[in-house]
Amino acid sequence: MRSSDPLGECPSICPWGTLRRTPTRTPTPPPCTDADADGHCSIATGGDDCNDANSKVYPGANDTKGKQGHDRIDNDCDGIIDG
Ligand SMILES: [Ca+2]
Ligand SMILES: [Ca+2]
Ligand SMILES: [Ca+2]
Repeated sequence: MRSSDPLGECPSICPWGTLRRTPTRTPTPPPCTDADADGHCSIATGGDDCNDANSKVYPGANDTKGKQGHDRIDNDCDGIIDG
């Protein structure tokens, strides 16, 4: 196999330009909406942000610690307010 024929599919004379293979591409994920720019897309657009209007609310957010956590909002989307 010649090094210029990495796929090994050309005949002895390779008609470059006529033999084309579409490169396999990783499909890009569909665009999702992150309205509050907290890095988590809204659930409606395929993300995991249960409140895409509040940048302090997303899975894994601080919901239990300190004054910021105890804001009577379920920051981490587990269904338990401040817990
Ligand atoms: Ca968001
Ligand atoms: Ca919670
Ligand atoms: Ca909270």
